[in-house]
Amino acid sequence: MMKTPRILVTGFSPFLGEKINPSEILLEWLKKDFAFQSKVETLLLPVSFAAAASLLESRIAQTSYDYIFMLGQAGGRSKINLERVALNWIETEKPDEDGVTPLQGPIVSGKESALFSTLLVSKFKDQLQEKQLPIAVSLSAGGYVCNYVYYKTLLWLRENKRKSQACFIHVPFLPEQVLDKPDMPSMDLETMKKVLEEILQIALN
Ligand code: PCA
Repeated sequence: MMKTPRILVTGFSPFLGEKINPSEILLEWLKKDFAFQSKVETLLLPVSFAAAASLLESRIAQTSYDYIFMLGQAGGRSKINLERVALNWIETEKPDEDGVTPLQGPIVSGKESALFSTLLVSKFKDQLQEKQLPIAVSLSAGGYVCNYVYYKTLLWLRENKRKSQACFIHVPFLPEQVLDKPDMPSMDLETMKKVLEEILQIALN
């Protein structure tokens, strides 16, 4: 019998004045109500350049995961996005929740400009699209905390010769977040749960 894969799903707390972060709500759901909750570990990260990546690194240094799915909110997107690449670059005018706005520049000087997801991104996208689920591949996770955590994690996995399949997944705003934002796309929680459930099912099988 095949051994059950070890799966870690991370999410973020709210940031930049939002009251909620859909990725945190999805983590809560995974912990409480997801049918295979015993097979999935979760980790909530602060929206902090200084703290988020090192928290995740200390978790993955302790435990070898087969899959690492990092969730985050990407306001303005209308589908769930599988991020294909992490850039070795910070570019933001917005501070993180520690009030820090890092200068524009590389995340780790002297390392690769970009690292690709170690997940079979197209396989996941195709299988989800076959089920008519709202999924797309994205080629930029942005220049803020999510991309930072993604790059640092992919780099750490590579440098420590870990075989984890890791991917960052950006989710849109929830409908209640866009009430005061005209023309901003959103996605209801049930659809997000369906997509995440499907992703985890593919990983578990
Ligand atoms: N989204 C931000 C950081 C935390 C989150 O949920 C981003 O896309 O960088």
